[in-house]
Amino acid sequence: MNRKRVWLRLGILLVLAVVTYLIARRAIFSANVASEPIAIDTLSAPVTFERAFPNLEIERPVYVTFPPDGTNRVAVVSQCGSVLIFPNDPSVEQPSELLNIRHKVMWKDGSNEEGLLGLAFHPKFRENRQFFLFYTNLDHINVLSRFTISATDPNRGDPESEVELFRTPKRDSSNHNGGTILFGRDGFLYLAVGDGGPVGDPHGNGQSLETVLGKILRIDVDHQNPGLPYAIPQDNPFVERPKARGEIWAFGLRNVWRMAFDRQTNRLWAGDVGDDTWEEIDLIERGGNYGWRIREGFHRFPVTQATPSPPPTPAVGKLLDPIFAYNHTLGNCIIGGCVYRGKQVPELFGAYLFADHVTGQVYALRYNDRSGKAVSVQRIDPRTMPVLSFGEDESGEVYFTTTQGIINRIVPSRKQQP
Ligand SMILES: [Ca+2]
Repeated sequence: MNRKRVWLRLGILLVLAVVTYLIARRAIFSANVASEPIAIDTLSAPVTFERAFPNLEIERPVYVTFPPDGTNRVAVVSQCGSVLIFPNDPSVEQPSELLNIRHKVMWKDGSNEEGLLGLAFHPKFRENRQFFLFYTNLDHINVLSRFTISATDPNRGDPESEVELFRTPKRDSSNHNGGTILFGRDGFLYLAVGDGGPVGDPHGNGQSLETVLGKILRIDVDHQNPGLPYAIPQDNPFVERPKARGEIWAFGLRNVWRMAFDRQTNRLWAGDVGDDTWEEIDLIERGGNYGWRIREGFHRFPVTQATPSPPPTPAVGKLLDPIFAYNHTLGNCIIGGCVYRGKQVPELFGAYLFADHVTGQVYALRYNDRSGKAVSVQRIDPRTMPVLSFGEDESGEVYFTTTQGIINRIVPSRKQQP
């Protein structure tokens, strides 16, 4: 081979390497957002994860939480229609079944967005033994119900105790049901409801204040308004607005699957699952308009064949930016997590954990309180997992669940072996 050919080949290789680098860089930096871009860090944070309860496998574990009663128990929701509860002990082998309502729950493997989706224990659970479930019933309607724990067995809910409080309207399709229910420090219950599907929010539900679809709702489960099994808090943002649903707390959301309050700052963090191009993380404010389907992430949502109608006009208010959005070149379905406030992983204190269900990557996002912006996003481990949900235990340690039925906990990286 003569020298000229060698140089030519080397030159071609160099050009290919530069082009590949530029493409990769562009993929990384396509997560850039708004005027202050941040990118997903290619280095992993010094933390990892491990199986929290190695003897347990739970079918479709879609949520982890705890009864706030000082008993240090963990409750896990199975999407198929049951709730399991067990001591927070890695050696646990046999969870108790807190409740089984599978006969009332629409769940089919393959139509992954229906089923038993949310669980919240009442803040005064110790006194009133109440917990709440959000599930899709056999008529494909999403229902919020109150249940009560047996007076004699703290691991047994009474299936006959169900009191239905709220239902969302019948939808065209089975997807975009939202699914998280949570109590705030204010004692009110927050409920994430999706836009009702299918793609492109064809009915403009996100921007309509006349429907509860595409919203975060806030209701008072301890009181009743005339004709309602619950009450609407008087400081909800749209109670005085004609035709608006008074339950609405925030709107312009597509499908918030998971949201969580930061137990230190009381900020409400939500992961809004994207449609065409962008997955986003939002800090939810009273009356906030998060833009769907005028915008997706920071960008105007395109009018396409699937969504031929012009984008709706904003119902009210300016459109609020997400604090972070990533492109579908990096993932396809955000799983909102929670802010780490535990003790076992000090490196993560104050970081917001989230994942992408499709790529299976778990991330930690840092946020600057003063600037109100995300400042970094790091992978927490190069390994990937088909993440379904996050959750916390009573002491603030963070768990995430996977489609394999596993519950993982976030832990510090092990020291390198010499
Ligand atoms: Ca948005």
